[in-house]
Amino acid sequence: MKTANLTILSPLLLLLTTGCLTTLDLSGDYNSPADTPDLSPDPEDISSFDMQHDADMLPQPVDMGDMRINDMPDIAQPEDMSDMDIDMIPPDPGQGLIFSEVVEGSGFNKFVEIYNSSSSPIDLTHIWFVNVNLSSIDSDSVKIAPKLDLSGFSPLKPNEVILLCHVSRDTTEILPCDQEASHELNFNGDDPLALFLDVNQDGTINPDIDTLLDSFGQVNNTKPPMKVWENTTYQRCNPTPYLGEFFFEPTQFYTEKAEDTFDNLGTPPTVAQLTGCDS
Ligand SMILES: [Ca+2]
Ligand SMILES: [Ca+2]
Ligand SMILES: [Ca+2]
Repeated sequence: MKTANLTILSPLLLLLTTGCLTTLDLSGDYNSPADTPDLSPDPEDISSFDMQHDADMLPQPVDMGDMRINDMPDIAQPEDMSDMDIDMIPPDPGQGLIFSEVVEGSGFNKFVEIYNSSSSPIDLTHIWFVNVNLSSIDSDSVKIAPKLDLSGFSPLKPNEVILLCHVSRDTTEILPCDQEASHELNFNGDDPLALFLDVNQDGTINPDIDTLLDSFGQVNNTKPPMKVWENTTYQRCNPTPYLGEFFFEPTQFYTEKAEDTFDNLGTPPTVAQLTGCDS
């Protein structure tokens, strides 16, 4: 058995000896480029290390950006608010809040357009549109006249209009109405219309206390004996407020258009339209 084993082992030894030779060759193969990927984890680790560094670096610019973003509005907001406060002007006569159109048309086609003709936003807080449509005109009639609070439209920007439309108008035209109303717009051609600042803020309009800003017709005088302003569209041509200081002649302030002319409702008058009236 021992000799047989030796005879079997002898070729194995030969193989081992030749194997030792080949192992020398194989050791040379380990230096071949094909085996170098075994060394590659180091570059991979380095690259991943760089990525981690990049990732570590990312939050810092983001944080810096956040700081800058947060800082900018904090600075800008107070400036914007202060600009608004500075630019807002009180609504006094001559400062630009006027009627730009008065329409007394067929049926309930009754419209009033109110316009900021100034270059600054107008504060409409405590500003009322008043329809002085009672049979006799005196200060008491103004106090109980139908009126609309315009404060919800504040501030009215320069060159913008507010269009008041009768809720029962019978036109198929689509008009850019800002507010619908009924009895507040029931004027029939002999009813003065007015814009007032409620100075004492009591919710009533007393011409002896509150400030008239502009009017169509004389608020504190006799009512016209007939419906002299009916079935006509009046478009403003003279932006000077009318405050009842002389007899109201509409053509001194408005261009008269045919009944049911609606083509300029909701559109501010142009500079050319406000350069003066023909009459
Ligand atoms: Ca009419
Ligand atoms: Ca008042
Ligand atoms: Ca208009």
